[in-house]
Amino acid sequence: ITHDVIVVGAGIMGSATAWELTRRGRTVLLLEQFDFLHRRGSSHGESRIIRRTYPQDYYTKMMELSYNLWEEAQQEAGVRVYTQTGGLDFGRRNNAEVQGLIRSCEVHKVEHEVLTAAAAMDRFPQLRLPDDHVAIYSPAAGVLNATKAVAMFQRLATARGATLRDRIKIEHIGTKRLVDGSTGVEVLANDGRTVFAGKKCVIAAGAWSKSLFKKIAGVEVPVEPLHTTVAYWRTIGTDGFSAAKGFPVFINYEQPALIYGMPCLEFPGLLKAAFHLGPLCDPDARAPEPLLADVHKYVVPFLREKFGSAVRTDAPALAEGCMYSMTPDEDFILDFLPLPDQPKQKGPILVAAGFSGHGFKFGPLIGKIMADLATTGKCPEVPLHRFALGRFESKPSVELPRG
Ligand code: PYC
Repeated sequence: ITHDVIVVGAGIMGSATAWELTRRGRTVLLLEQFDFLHRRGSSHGESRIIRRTYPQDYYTKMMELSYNLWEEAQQEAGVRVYTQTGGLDFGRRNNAEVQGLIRSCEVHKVEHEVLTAAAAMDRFPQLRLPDDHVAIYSPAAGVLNATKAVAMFQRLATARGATLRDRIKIEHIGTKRLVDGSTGVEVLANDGRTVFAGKKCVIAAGAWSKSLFKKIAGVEVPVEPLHTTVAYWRTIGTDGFSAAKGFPVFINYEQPALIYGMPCLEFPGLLKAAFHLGPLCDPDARAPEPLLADVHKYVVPFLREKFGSAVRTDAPALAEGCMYSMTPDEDFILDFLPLPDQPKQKGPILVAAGFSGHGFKFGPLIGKIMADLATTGKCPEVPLHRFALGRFESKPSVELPRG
C-alpha cells in the first residue's frame, strides 16, 4: 500500500502531524525508532511550559493558533493536558529580550501585567528580585503534561485510522515514481528488507535530524543535539510554590541562557528549575543520566538568589536527562528537504526540526503546518520564511574589484 503520508518520528511533532493529517482524511503511517512514549528523546516527562510571552513577536502570534489547536485536541480526546498556572517572565528592565517580550505582548494583545520588582515580590512573597528587574505576569501561561500529550495525539490519530509502528529504525528515505507518474517516497527500515511507500514523508526526528538529513540527502544542517538536564527541588515548609496556590511557571532572562521553572504540580512539594542549555551529545551514545555540572553552576545560584532558604539546594530531589535540537538562531526548521537530484524543487520529503528547547508548546501548530505543506505545498496562515533550511547556506562573500 501507498500511504498518503509517512511520518518519521513519534515525538510530539510527529504525533501531532499524524493527528492533523488524519483529521483531513489522509492515510498516515507513523513510524518510531524506539518504543512509543520512550524517554530517550525530547518529548518525554511530566511538564513543558506553554505561553504566548515571547520576545520574538512571530512566536507570540503563532501561539494564538497553537492554543486553539491544543483546545481542539483536548476536546476530541476527552483529556486535559494543559494546566493553567499563569506565567512570570523576569529579567533586568533594560534587557533586550524582556523589552521585546513586553512589546510583543502589547502588539498581539496578550493579557499581561508589567510588574516592578517590588510589585512582583508583593504578589509572590517567595520571590526576591533586585530593583533593576521587571516581571511580566501572564495569566494564560501554564504547564503541558508532555508524555500524556504525545499519547493523546497518538490515540487521536489511531482513532482516525492512522497506522502506528514502533521499533522501526530508518536506514534510508528515497524518492520513487508512483503509478500516477508523480514522485513519491520509499522508506527503508534498517533490517534492510522492510520498505514503506508513501506519497509524502514528514521527518520529525528530533535530535536525530542532523544525522538523518546527512544520510538521506547529503545535506549538512546545523541542528545540534544537546544533552540538557531537568531538575526538581524540595521546597521547605510552605505550599506557597504550589500551582494550586497560584505559583506560576517562570522564566528568568539571564546570560548565558534562560533559567526556567514550574510550580509544584506533578510532585507535591517539588519545584522544577532548570538551565536552558547543555553540552553537545551523540543521541545514540548518550548516557541517559542527568549531568549536574550546569545545574550546580547556574541553577543552584539562581535558586539561592531568587528563593533564598525556601528551596533546598544541596542536591535536586529528582533530575533527568533530556535532549534539545539547537539551531544557531534557535528558530525552527519547517521546510521541504532538498534532494540531490532536485535541489531547487519542493520534493516529497518535508522536515520539522530544530525546536531548540522551546518547541513543545507549538506541537499541534507544527502538525497543522506540516499537514498544510504535505497536502497543499503552502501554509498561508503562518509565514515560514524564518524557518527555511536555506537560511543556513553560507552567503557568497562579496568580491571587491581589484586594481
Ligand atoms: O517552553 O519556552 C519554553 C521554555 C523556555 C525554557 C524552557 N522551556
